[in-house]
Amino acid sequence: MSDKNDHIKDLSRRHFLRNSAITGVAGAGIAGGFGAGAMMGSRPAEAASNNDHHVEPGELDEYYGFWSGGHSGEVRILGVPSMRELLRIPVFNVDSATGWGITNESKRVLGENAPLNGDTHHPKVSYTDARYDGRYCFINDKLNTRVARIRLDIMRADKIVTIPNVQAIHGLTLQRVPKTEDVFAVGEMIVPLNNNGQNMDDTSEYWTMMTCLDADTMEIKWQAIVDGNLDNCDTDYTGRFVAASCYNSSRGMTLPEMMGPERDWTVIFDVPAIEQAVANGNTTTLGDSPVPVVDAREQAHDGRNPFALYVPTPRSPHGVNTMPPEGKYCVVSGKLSPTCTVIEWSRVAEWFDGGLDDPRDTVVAEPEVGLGPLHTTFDDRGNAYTSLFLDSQVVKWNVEDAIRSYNGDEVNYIRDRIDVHYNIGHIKASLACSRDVDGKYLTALCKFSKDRFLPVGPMHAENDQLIDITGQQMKLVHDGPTYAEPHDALMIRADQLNPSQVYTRDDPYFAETVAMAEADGIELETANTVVRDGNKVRVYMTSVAPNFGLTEFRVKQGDEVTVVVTNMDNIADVSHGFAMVNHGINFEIHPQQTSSATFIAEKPGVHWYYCSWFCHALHMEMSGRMLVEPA
Ligand code: RUQ
Ligand code: CUA
Repeated sequence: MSDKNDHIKDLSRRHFLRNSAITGVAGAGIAGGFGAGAMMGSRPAEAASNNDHHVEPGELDEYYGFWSGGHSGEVRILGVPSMRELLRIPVFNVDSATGWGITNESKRVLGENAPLNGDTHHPKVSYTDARYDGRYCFINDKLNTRVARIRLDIMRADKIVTIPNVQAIHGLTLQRVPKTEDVFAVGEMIVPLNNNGQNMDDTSEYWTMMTCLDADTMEIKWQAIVDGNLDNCDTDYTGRFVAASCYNSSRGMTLPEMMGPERDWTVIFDVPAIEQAVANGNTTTLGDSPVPVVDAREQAHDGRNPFALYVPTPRSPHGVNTMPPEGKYCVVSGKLSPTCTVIEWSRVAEWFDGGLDDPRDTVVAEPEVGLGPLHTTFDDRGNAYTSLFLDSQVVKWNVEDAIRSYNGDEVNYIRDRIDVHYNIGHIKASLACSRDVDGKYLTALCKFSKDRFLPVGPMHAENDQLIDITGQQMKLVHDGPTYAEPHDALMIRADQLNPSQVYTRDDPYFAETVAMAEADGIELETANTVVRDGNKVRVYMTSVAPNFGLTEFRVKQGDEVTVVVTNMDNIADVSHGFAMVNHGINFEIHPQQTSSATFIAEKPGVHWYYCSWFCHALHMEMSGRMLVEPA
């Protein structure tokens, strides 16, 4: 560990480098920045560790990790510490293996004419009393301004909502206490409030909003217009506040305009105050949207803004992370400033209750941590870990010592630094967004892998590294290549999730398909039959390894055919698939599940269908023919 003098020398180097960080992020960070870590001086090669991070074949991981799949549109589940990918949950994409985006059940969730791609950033698992309760995972789609909810029993999305009046949902976070009832989603890009093409040139009238959804119904409860833009967000541990970073307080249209101010903001919302305004009807609506909108801009209020507190925060702040286990502080990472800003939640309450005058009085520390701080996570021993994009490092610092230093004490709050490979974005320690924070592992989600893996062409893997944080010094224990592009991840204990092995027949995911069968007088569990309704044909069959209930069915050219398959196998892992050759149809049917897809039988002739999930020694023989009679 560096002593205090090293620390001071280190900071002056950072002051020196600060301008280059501001004037050329790409230049400093990507082209020339990889060597910065080497300047950090000596660090013991071997660090103490209490973790046995090796997972033998046949052993199970200690944690479920939820990873965003970025512009793949997915959410992924990894086992930690093995970092083995266990599942890809399709959400804002079309998935060939599961039939997501192809089955009628998934199309109902996606909605009519839904875009079939997306950009996921921030998976968040629901809470009860700030502990993971294993019910849902929520995920944003920055690309198409949506929020999805994934059921964690069947690991499929069951609700997808397009957020009106804003563009590009980026930050997403959940109410923690008493449980997740509110989902907060921030619009990143500023746009005209009635974005209908009539008012595009006056950029001083571009705005964005915080959106609140009901976690149970996924209805939008309210939106709040803000000054500036919004980026990342997090809630406190009382259920009252949500804070979001703003990197474009000047509401600039171009990069130089956005980077103008020395300080932007952390914007903190008083949720009960907004809810009261909504209940009182002190709201407006925008365009066709029925969502109640409150005005949380400073200009809308004489004197104290009852809805939002704007805490000046240096400079283009990015990550917003509440410190567990009590949730006393919120750490906002500076990005273009080498600092983190520590805000005390109880002082935020004081400000809203009229006790503080200067919004900066909510700040209790502003430690200098290194270049390009993006996100911060925590252990259970009072330490914070901040990702440094430009330094390609993780820095460990002590929060109470940083507060002492801010108050004038001579104290070195930096505890350790470790090089990561390379240019880290998100960072997350095990259970660090919950009361159960355990200080064991940390994932470092690196945006560049460069030389760490075999080259596979122009596109490189990302590198999600695993760091053991049990000792005084951090220890890198695993490199994990991942596909485009995990922005964020979180880890929950294996015992905090209890996924189903087999569907129940009354699962709401396929309830509409069951209702359709009932209207046809069909009992899905036994029926193997064809129902004709004009030129609509519904083909009902079961699957029991290695047989489909129908080995042939007959339709007419031009018919709209809906194939409904019910998997009567009742054993975990015995899944079937239904694949119709030359029709672009393939979908999953897991034990006790009903799945369906609809297509037009355009081509006369014989078309084979087959089972696409290997289910039995006679899996290849599990097939049948669709006979299409010429019109
Ligand atoms: S953001 S690398 Cu999309 Cu989470 Cu910070
Ligand atoms: Cu059924 Cu393969």
